[in-house]
Amino acid sequence: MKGRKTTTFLQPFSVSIDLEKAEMLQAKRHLVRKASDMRGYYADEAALERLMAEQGDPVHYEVFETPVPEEHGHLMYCTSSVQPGRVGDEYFMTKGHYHEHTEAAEIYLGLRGEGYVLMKTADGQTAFERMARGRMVYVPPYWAHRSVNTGSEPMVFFCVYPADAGHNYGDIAQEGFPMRAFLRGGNLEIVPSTGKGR
Ligand code: PAN
Ligand code: ZN
Repeated sequence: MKGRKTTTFLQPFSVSIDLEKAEMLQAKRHLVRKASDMRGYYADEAALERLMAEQGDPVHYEVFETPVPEEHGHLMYCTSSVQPGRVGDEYFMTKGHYHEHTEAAEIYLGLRGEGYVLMKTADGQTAFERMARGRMVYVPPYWAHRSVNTGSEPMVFFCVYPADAGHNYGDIAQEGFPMRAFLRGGNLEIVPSTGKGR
């Protein structure tokens, strides 16, 4: 083998993803984000409080990971599952983040459900791509990304990205996202944000 090993040496391994249920089996890390974790993110804050008063603290999304060393050379992988639902007329979504190392890209592969990946750059560019089973979304370096479930079942996707990418939520918390996904008049609308929420 050529070259010096500069990252942790691991034995090869494999994991199973149940493609029907769209679940990573035997995941070692499980992150859950509930409505109360999403305060400040949706356009209609009062609607989020109403939802919690009516439904308790429903899960908005989960991430299942089997971690590898967070080092250059390794690839982190996970499945994310965003629940269907709306806060007011805004679809359930993830917080969204830049990678701490902004030059780290990411691949999402849709396993179940449908929705969109909303993306933005620090200098004001925006984009969105549709997510569905069998559809791959490439999140290039420098683009912050947020996933939105616009369907009626959980939206699940497989993610893979450089393991040393890191996650930066602070910039989105400050800048907000310049567009949002709503159900209005029976139609999906992805429209510019009007200033409230992140
Ligand atoms: C994904 C996301 C996951 C949850 O694994 O972390 O969908 O979204 P937030 O991290 O924005 O809460 C990913 O993009 N990892 O880099
Ligand atoms: Zn990411």
